[in-house]
Formats: sequence, structure tokens, C-alpha cells
Amino acid sequence: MKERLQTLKDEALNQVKTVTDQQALQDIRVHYLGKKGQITEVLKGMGKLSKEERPVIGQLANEVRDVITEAIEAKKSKLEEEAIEKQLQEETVDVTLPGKPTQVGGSHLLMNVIRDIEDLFTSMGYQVAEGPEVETDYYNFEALNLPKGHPARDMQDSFYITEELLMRTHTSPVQARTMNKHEGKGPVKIICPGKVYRRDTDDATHSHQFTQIEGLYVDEDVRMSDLKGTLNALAKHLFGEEREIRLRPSFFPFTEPSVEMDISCKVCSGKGCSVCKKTGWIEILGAGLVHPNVLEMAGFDPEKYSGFAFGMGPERIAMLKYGIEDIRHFYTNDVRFLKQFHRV
Ligand code: 2NL
Repeated sequence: MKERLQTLKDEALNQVKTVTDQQALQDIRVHYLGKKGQITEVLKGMGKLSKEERPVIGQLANEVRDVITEAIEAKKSKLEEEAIEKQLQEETVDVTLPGKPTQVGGSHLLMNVIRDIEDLFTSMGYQVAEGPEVETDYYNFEALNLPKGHPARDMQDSFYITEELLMRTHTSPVQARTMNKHEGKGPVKIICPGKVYRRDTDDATHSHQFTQIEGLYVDEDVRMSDLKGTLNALAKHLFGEEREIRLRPSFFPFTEPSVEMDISCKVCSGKGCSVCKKTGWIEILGAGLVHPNVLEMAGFDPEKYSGFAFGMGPERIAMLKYGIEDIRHFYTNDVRFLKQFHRV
């Protein structure tokens, strides 16, 4: 039995020495020290021994068990340390490596144009006003001197939700609503940017959804000369000090008189080129003095108050300013287009 124990010890220590993973080590523990293990097997045979031999073998068996247990414990710690070390090696982060560059977005070109115009007008004492995109027939048409059956309604066919509700065709209803809130007392000085909708077939110059920015100034004694001075400041702010403006008579149902404003062509300095269609002038916006009917419907006394209004399309401004040839670029959102105009 002595020899058997000695062999078991050598065998076990040898195996512990060469083992490289924790599960195999656990298997060795069970094989030698477990309830049905080799040492227990030896101890079971103790009954056959003489009284003298029993304590000697018992002591030896204990010693062998202790030695194996110790060896296993030591190996276990060693394997655990090695595992942690390996993990540390594998999971090291080199904080000196350069980071992955993050994609930084920017505002849309149309937003830049709108903000630029807002900045100019707020610096002149205007407030920015917004309103609903789903609008009533009353505010979208009626309050703007476009009664039911008016032929000019055909020019602004829209998307109807019900007979009386539609996607707004211009931002003018925001101005009518704001005037109403003032309860007949001026001044009203607002600029209204936003999305508008028209039933249209999309092409290079038409979109069923686009943006507008309209301005309105109502007070006592507002005149055509006030409008002209304001529009001149706008044209020079947007396109440069060297630009001249020209007002031509026009028609809008909500203004009387109505005008259209052109700016002098920078490409040919007024001599005539393809941009200005050989006229030397480029049309930018529509404007006029607020129609007395519109003032009256919004609760203002047309005998006491007068006002001017104007409206423009930020898409058109951006296309002229940056030479963009297709309005669809604003809405197809190709980042290669958009990122050219990102502002920091
Ligand atoms: C254009 C022309 C215009 C207005 C918009 C307006 C609003 C009220 C009263 C009177 Cl509440 N007028 N807006 C006036 C003239 C022209 O827009 O070509 N826009 C793109």
C-alpha cells in the first residue's frame, strides 16, 4: 500500500505539473481526491491491514493527500493569474492611437439662407412668426382676398385634407393670423419662414413642397418708399452692395399696388447673358402694399393703417447665389451636395 500511495503521489504531481487548463486540473482533483477517487480507494483497503501498519499508512495517506492538494491549489492560483494576464494582454487599449473620426453634420443650405434673411430683419426690429402647415381655407385664401371661386386660387392648387382644410400654399396665413392677434393695433413687424405645398409636377424648377419667407410691416403711414428701402437693403445684404434693384408693376390678390423686384445681373453687369435671359435683370421676389380688404378682415382700419408685404422663395435665392441648377437637390439629400454648404 505504501508503494501504491507513493506511485499515486508521483503520478498526481506529474499530471499537475503538466496541466495547462483549469478544467483539466479540476478533473485531476476529482480523480485523486474525490469521494470515489484513488486515495479513497486506497483508504478503503485499510481494514485488511494490521493494527501496527494502519496508523503508518493512514499518516502516509494523509500526507500524500495534503501534498497533492497543495500542488493543485498552487497550480490553480498560477493558472488563474495566467488567465488574467492573458486577458489583460488581449484587451489592452492603446490610448495614444488616433481616434476614429466622427461624422459631423451641419445645417441645411435652405436653413442657412432663411437664417441669413431672419438675421437681417430681426436687426431691423422684425419678429419671426410661425404657424400651422395644415391650414384652414379661411386663413389660406379667404383672409387674403382670395374668396371661393377666385381665379387666382387655380394657380395655387394644393393638397386638401377636407373641403375646409389644406396644406398651406404660402406662408401668408401666418401673417393674417398674427395681424388678428394684434386686435387692430400696430405696429406689426414680422418675418414668416416655413414650408409650403402646391399640387405641382416636380422638375428642375418646380417642387410640390418648398419653402417661403414672407415679411409684413403694418403701421400708420407705411408707404411704397418704405417697401423700396427695405427691399433694397435685403437685395444688397443677400447679393452684395454693388447690386441695383428694379421694381416692376405686377399683380397679387392680397396687395395693391403690387410689384416684382429684380436685381441687376452680376454675370453680365446688366449687358445681357443667359442667367438673366439677356435682360440684365433677375427676378427675386414679389411684394406690394397690403390690400385694404386684407387689413380690414384682420381687424385693422384701412383708413388709419397701411402696410407692405413681400414674399420670396429661399430655394430661388440659394440657386441664384450658389449657381444650383436643379431645385430637387434641396430635397434628395445627397450629402455630397449638402456638405458643400455646411456652416460651422
Ligand atoms: C411671391 C410673392 C408675396 C405677399 C406675398 C402678403 C401677406 C399678407 C398680406 C399681403 Cl398677410 N401680402 N404677402 C405679398 C406680395 C407678394 O409673395 O412671389 N412669393 C414667392
